[in-house]
Amino acid sequence: ELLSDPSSFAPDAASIASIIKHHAEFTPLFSSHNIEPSKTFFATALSVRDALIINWNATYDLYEKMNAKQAYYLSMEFLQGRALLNAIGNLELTGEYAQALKKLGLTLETVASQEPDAALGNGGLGRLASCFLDSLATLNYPAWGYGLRYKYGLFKQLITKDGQEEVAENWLEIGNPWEIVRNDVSYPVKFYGKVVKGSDGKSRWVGGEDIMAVAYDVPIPGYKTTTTINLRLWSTKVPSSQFDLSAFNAGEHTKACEAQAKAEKICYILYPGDESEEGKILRLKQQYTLCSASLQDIIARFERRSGGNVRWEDFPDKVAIQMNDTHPTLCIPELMRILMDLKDMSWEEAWRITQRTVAYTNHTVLPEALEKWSFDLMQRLLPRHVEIIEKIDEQLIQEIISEYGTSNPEMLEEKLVAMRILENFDLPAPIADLFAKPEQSPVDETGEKVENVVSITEKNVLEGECTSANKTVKQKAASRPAKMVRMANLCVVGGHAVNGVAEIHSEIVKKEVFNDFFQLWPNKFQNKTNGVTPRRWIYFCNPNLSAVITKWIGTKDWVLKTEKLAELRKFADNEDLQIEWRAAKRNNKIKVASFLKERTGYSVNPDAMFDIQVKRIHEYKRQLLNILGIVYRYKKMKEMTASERKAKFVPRVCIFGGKAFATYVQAKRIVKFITDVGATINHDQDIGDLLKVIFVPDYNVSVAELLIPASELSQHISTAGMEASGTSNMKFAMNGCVLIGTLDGANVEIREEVGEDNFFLFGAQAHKIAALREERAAGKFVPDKRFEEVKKFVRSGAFGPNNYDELMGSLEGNEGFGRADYFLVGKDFPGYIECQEKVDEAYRDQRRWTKMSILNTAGSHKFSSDRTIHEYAKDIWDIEHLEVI
Ligand code: DL6
Repeated sequence: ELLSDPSSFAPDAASIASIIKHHAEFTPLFSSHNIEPSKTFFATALSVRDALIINWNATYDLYEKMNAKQAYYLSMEFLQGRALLNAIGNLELTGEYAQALKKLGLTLETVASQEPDAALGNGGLGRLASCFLDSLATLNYPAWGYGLRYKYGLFKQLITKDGQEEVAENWLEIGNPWEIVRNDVSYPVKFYGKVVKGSDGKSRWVGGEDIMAVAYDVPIPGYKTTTTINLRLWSTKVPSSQFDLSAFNAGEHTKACEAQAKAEKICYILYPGDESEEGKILRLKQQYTLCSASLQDIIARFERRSGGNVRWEDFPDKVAIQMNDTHPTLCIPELMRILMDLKDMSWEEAWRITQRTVAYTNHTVLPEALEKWSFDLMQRLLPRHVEIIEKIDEQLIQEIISEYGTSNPEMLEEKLVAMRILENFDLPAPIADLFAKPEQSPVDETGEKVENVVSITEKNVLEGECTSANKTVKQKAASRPAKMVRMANLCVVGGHAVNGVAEIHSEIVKKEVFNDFFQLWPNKFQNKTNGVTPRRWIYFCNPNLSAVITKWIGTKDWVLKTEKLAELRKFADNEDLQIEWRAAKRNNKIKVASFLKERTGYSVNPDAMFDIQVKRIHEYKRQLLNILGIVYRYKKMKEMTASERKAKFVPRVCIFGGKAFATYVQAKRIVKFITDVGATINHDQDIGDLLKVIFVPDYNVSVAELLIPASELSQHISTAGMEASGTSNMKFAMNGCVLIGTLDGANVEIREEVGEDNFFLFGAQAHKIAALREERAAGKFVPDKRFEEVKKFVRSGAFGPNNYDELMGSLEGNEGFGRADYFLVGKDFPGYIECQEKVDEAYRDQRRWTKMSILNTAGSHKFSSDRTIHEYAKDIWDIEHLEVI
C-alpha cells in the first residue's frame, strides 16, 4: 500500500486504516494495541506523510528535469499551525480519513486536535509566509520556502492574576511527524574570524567559529494537485570533529560540549530577546544562518542543474529570492561574497547577478521596526560582509552624486544622510570636502574643539571608528552617535523590486518611508496586496458555511477560483439563503461557546453578537480603544434600568485574543486591563448576558480557525497609516463577518470590495495623523467629554484597586508617561463609540445584518493569496506554472 506513483494513489478508508495501524506498530513510541488519540495522531500524520513524500518526489523530479526558474521565499518566520486537516483536505481524503479513524474507534476531530501548532512565527508576517506556500503549491509554481527550525516556537501565553505570563512552547516534544531530517544536506556557516587578502588580490574569510546548518524538509501539499513543494528549515549543530574528546575524558564535560551547545542555541527560540548584546548576536547569527545555508543550497542546486555548463549570468533566470521583510537582508552581501570569493566573479558581475536575483517586501512603516544593526557588532561577527556592505554604500554615494550633482551641497548632503546604508558615518574624504566648512572645527559635546583630527590608514575594528575608504577623518569617539547598518536601505539598494503589502501601505512606502529611493528608482516600487489561503481560512475551518456557499453557487470551484464568491451577491436578500447562512453561523458560535467555557470558565450566550479582536497586542492596533469603548458601554448600562438597557443595547460577547511581546510592558498592561474589566463585567448580575468580555489565553492559528467562522463583528481599528495591511481582516470578511475599522492597511481595499454600506468606518485618516499628533503634543487637543468620563470611571476603582495610571496617563501625556496619546485613542474615541451604536442598530435587524454578512463573503474574493502569488510570480519573480501530470 505504500505506493510510489502519485497517479495511482487513491486509497479507501480500509487501506488508510491499515496504513495507520502499520505506522502505529512500527513507530517505536507506539503499539498497535494501544490506540489512543495522541499516538493515533502521530501514526495518522505519518500515513499522510507517505502520500506527501510520493508527491514531493514527483514534484522534485520534475523541477530537476525541467530546470525551470524557481522562486525561493526566505523568511525568519513561518506560522504554519496544524498540518493534518490541511494536508488531507488538500489531498481530498478528509472523508476517507474520517471513516478510517472511525474504524479505529476515534473521530478525526479528536485526533486532529492532538497536533501541536507549529508556531514558528509571531503573527501576520509569518502566517502570510505560510499562506503563500499553500498558494504556491496549489497554483503549481516551482517554489520553495526557507526558514529556521526553532526548537521552541512562539511562547505559550498564560493569563494569571498578574496578566500575561510566558512559558516555553516545546512543540517538538513528541516529535514532528511532518519533517524529514536531511543529514545528507548540510552546509558550514562561519562567524567571526578575519578577512585576509590572497596574493591574487582575492579576499578570504578565515578563522572564527564554524557550525553546520542541517536541513529539515517539510512537504507542503497543494490543493487538488500533485504538486508538493518544500519548506526547508535549518537546524544548527557542530561537526562531530569539534567534539572535545580529551576534555570530556578529563572530566571537563561542560567544556567538551561547549561548542555543540553554542551552535544549537542559534535555533533554540523564535526571536530571542535582543535587548542585551548577547541577544543581538544570537539574532544576527540566526539571520545569517538562514541566508548562508539557503544560498549555499540554492547555488549548489543551480550548479547541479546546469550540468557541466555553469553560466553564472543565467543565475537570475533560474533563481528568484524574495526577502520577507529585512530579516534575510544578509542574502545580499552573502550572495556577493560567494560569487566573488568562491566563484571568482568580479564585483560588477556579482552585483548585476545579485540585484537581478533578490527582491524585498516591506511589512512595516514603524520606524522602530525598521531593522538597524550595530556596525561594530556586525563587523566582528561578519567581517567580510561588512566590507561588501561598505562598498555597496560607496557605490550608492556615487550614484546619488551622479544623479543630483554637487551644485547644491545642502540638498546632496540631505540625500546622502537619508539614503546611505551606513548611518552616522563620515563621508569619504573627496565628498566630505564638498561640505567642508573650514572655519568651523568640529566640537565635542562640551563645546571643546576637536583638534586631534588625524588621517588613518588602517582599519581600527575594535574602536569602530573608520569608514570604508580609510581616507576619512577621525574625531573624538564620545561625540558621535553609534554607527549603524540600515538593513532596509540595503534591501532597497540591493534588490530589483520593493513592494508594500496593501495599496495604502505601498503609497506610504513610496511617499514617505523610502521617498528618496522612489525618486531615484521609481520603477523598483510595487504594491502586492496581501492575501490568505481560502483553503485553510474558509473551506477547511468553516465547513458549515462552505457547504452553504457551494450549494448556492452550484459548485465548489470557488475554493480555487474565489471570484466565484461574487455570485453570492445576487442571493444576498434571498430568505432561504439567509436562513441557512444564519444557521451555519449559529452552529459555529455554539462550538465557540463551549470552547470558551472550557478554556476560560465563562459561559456565553450563542445568540449574542460575537464581536472579536484577535491580533498581536500593540498600542497601534488599539485594543485599548476597544476596551475603553466596552467600559463606556458598561457604564451607560449601569446608569439605566434593566428595561432601558435591554432596549438600547444588543447583547454582545466581546472576545479578545493575542500575545504581547514578552518585554513590551505597555502591551502587557493592556492585557491585564482587559482581563480585569472582563472579571468585573462578567460577574455583574445587573448585566448578565447583555455584555461579556473574554480574553482567550494563548491565541494561535488553531484558535483563529475556531473563532473566525463564529465571528459577526471584528475590529481592525489601528491608527490610520500604521497597519501595513492586516490579514485577519481578510479572513473575517471571507467568513461573513462585518468589519469595524479605520481607513488603514487592507481595510481600505476590503471596504471598496464589500461596499461601504457593509463596513463600519470611523476614525482620522492617514494623511491627517501627523498634524493631529502635533496638535496633541502642543496641548491644543480638546478631548470629548465621554472620553474624559470613561477614564475617570476607570480611575475610580470600578475594576479593582488598580487605578491604571500608566495606561490612562499614556492617553494624556502626563509626566513620565511618554508621548501624549501618540496613537490618538482620544481623538478617535467619539467616532468609535458612535460607530458602535450604528453596529447595534444594524444587528437588531437580522435580515439587514445577514445581507451585510453575505456581501462580505461575496466581496472577499480579491483577498485570496492565490491572487497575490500570481502577482508576485508575474511582476517580481518571472516564474511559470509547472504541473506534475
Ligand atoms: O504583511 C503581513 C503583515 C501585515 O499584514 C501587518 O499589517 C504587519 O504589521 C506585519 N508586519 C510585521 C512586521 N514585522 N517586522 N518587522 O509583522 O506584516
